[in-house]
Amino acid sequence: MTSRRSFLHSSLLAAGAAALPAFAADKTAAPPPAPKAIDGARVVSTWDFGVGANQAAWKRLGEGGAALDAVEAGARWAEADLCNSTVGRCGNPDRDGVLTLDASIMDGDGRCGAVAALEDIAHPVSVARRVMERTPHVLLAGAGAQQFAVEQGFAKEPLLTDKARAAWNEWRKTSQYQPVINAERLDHARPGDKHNHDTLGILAIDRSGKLAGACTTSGMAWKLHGRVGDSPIVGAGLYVDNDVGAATASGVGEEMLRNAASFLVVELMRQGRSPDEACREAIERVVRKRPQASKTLQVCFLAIDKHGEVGAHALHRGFVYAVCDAGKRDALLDAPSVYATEQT
Ligand code: SD4
Repeated sequence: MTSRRSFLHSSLLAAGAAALPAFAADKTAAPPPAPKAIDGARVVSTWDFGVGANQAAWKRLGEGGAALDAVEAGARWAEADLCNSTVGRCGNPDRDGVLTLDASIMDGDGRCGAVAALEDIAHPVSVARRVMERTPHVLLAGAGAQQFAVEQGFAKEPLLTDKARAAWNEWRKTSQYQPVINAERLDHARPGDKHNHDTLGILAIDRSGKLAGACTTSGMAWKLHGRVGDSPIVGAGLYVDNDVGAATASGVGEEMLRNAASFLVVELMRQGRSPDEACREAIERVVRKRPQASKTLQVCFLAIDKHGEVGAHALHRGFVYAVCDAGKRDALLDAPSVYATEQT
């Protein structure tokens, strides 16, 4: 017996688009899939500097460009930002004074690429895109990632700034060379806020309804040399699926890695949760797994679904995200949080 679903599928294949109106006349048949409710392109990014990243992305999206090009442009903007000590060329180094960069990029069709612990290359997100487009692999790390970047024509240049070196020297005075997760802030006073967790996660939907995302960071400051966070791990710091939506994360990457967190957010949306609900549920999962640790670290999720609806949630207060759509809205929004602790 032919099932209703396979009948519908084979009918669509056989009949082609021209025959679709026949469905409207047949009240017993299921309607064809609703057209995507995209009222225009949209881009969202983590943290306040996401406003600048969104503007760079909007230059592509607003002209009808592809989401993938837009998120790469936004991420490159953040990587070049000379005021940002947590992404790209001005990032803080690890505990040995070495600046290592992590990045990933993902298209809604499932293609993805990433680099981890990359040294002396200014635009890891673009290297990640080359991994995606020009190799059979997804993730390149360390010296191999750098070798690939140079072969691809990226300039090798020392990136550590005087400011970052000075901050590292300051940290060494009090750290006793112990890596402390969540400790980029020199006062160590807060469980985590925008000053100590500032990965750029950027998600976009273009006019054709296609999604893409990118994530770029220098990772946790003063980390152990060789430590890789969530940002270059597809499914942890970033996940995108045209059928559902996209999610990205910022905060203490170990928690995202433990929970395959961005994948989790997308799968929750697949099960029917709104982007807000999915982000909140993923945060609650983090808390359930590590209730004590959750009190002293920051985890933040940002998501967009295939209709362009945006949602976010954080463990602690202080996570802001930027939304830009069709020139109508260019806003910085406060994410709701599980704990009301003020993180300033
Ligand atoms: C990491 N998730 O390497 C990154 C750090 C971060 O905002 O988000 N900073 O763990």
